[in-house]
Amino acid sequence: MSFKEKVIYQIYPKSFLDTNQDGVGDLQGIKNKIPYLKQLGVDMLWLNPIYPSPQKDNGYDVADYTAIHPMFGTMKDFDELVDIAKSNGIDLMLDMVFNHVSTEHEWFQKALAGEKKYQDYFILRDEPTDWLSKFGGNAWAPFGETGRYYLHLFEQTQADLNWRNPAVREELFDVLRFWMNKGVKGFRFDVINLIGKDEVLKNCSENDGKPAYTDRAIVHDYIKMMNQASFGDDKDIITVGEMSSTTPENCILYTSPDREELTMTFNFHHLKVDYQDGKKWTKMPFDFAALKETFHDFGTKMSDKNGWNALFWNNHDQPRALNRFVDAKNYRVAGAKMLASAIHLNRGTPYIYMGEEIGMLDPNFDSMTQYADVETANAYQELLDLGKSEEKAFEIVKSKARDNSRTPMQWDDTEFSGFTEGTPWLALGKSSKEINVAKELSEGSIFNYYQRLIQLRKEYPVIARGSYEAFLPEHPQIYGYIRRFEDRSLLVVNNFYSQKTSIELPEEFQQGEVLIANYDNCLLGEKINLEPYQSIAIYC
Ligand code: TEU
Ligand code: CA
Repeated sequence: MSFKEKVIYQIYPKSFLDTNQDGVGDLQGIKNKIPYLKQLGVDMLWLNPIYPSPQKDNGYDVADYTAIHPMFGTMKDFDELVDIAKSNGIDLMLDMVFNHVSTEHEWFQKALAGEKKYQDYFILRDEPTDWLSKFGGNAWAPFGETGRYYLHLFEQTQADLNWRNPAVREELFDVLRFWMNKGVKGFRFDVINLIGKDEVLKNCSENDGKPAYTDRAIVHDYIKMMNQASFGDDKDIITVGEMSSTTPENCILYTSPDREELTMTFNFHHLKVDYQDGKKWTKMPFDFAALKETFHDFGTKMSDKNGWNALFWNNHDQPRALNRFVDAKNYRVAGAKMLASAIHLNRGTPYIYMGEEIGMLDPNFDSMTQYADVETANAYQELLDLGKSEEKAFEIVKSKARDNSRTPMQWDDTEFSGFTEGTPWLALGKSSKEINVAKELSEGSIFNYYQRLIQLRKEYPVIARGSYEAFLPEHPQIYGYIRRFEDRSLLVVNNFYSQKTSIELPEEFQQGEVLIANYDNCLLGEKINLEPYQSIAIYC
């Protein structure tokens, strides 16, 4: 089976299942739930970082790339997880954070202690540029007492690595080979389009400095080198690059098979449609026209030029899509299925973020003390500094905080929802009594719907391999597309609103077959009516 038929499930290990009651999820917890994941039908598990780390950014501040953080378990646990998963037809994808390391990593410590060799591992300058850190403030911090500065595009304790140095590249390629030898079959590369920095770094007032270090031409060379030095030898390995503020043109270059870079890319344009003036820390209803434009733009360009998208609504950095794009209070179930259809029938490889398959919601916290994420704390402070009231700042933060998706997985309706019997590291969502796996499996229908979507991708080549074209791009409520493969076609229409609507059905689909829909009794004809959040896929 190729990556086109597969579906990947993302696990945030800290919040999946705690088996030693210390309040933090662990590898044993993932092992225990392999039967559940097999039942769902997913092919690969992407785990967020599980390496030793001071956890300033929940593991994205790596202190050792080839070991396991003791809070998650041991290397033996990891090896067992690989085996158990594999014997159930599931592979593992690890998160490779190669743009930066924790300042506690031995490379940074040796650099600080004066070792020239390791100083060349980092980006040190006498004068900082005006670039802003993605977590607030200037992107440079004093490098010890040297009078120089090191670059940190993210948190201060995440020091950017100097990819211009061949020794750095070799170290990182070794890391990939280490995990490949352990049977790992997938790699997710964190902010990989930021690794290529120019030799001379220049001020850049536009967009917080992003153009100065994003998607530079050299990044493609580095990725190709990485491919040739490691995973390029194993055609079963799946790679996905997380692309910050990228373009379809670059994503085509990153993923065209003949260029031998990556299998697919994540981009975030569709999840910025509720950013006012492009700023994350604002609160705004989503802009449906913008959402469709980005889907159609990436969809058609990647289809025409043989690129490949990673398809997703949720991840560990995003509030739950149900809270952003659906009136979840009234239409949670229909809305969850509609969102699922919109990406699972699309061109690309779908990702499911833990809890999505049971329709989990944002936790609905009521106080800042419930949030753990460093980005949220910084953003809240910045909003106050800008003169916002505490209530207003909290309202904004609540709509965008990354912890919204990081709360513990809701397994059952017990006090800590079966996640732990200890004290969970992050509070549970308020709806855990009503929305949990036990309840979903006994009386819900979202999980089954996901199961069916996953199977359909494996059964119908038009889903895995078809081309992509926009359908009714101007319709005020419908996001639709047509997929075509050989002589078969699939039309997918999704009503993104709680108002009913209708469309005229193109003739070729009027006699078609309904492949999957989230309402019963869909009558096909010249015209079809769509209920609130209705989704329907017609095959002919
Ligand atoms: O995220 C990169 C990234 O740019 C974001 O999605 C980021 O969280 C957001 O822009 C902040 O507003 C990746 C990881 O997914 C994230 O968890 C890490 O914190 C980050 O890289 C640094 O490693
Ligand atoms: Ca634990």
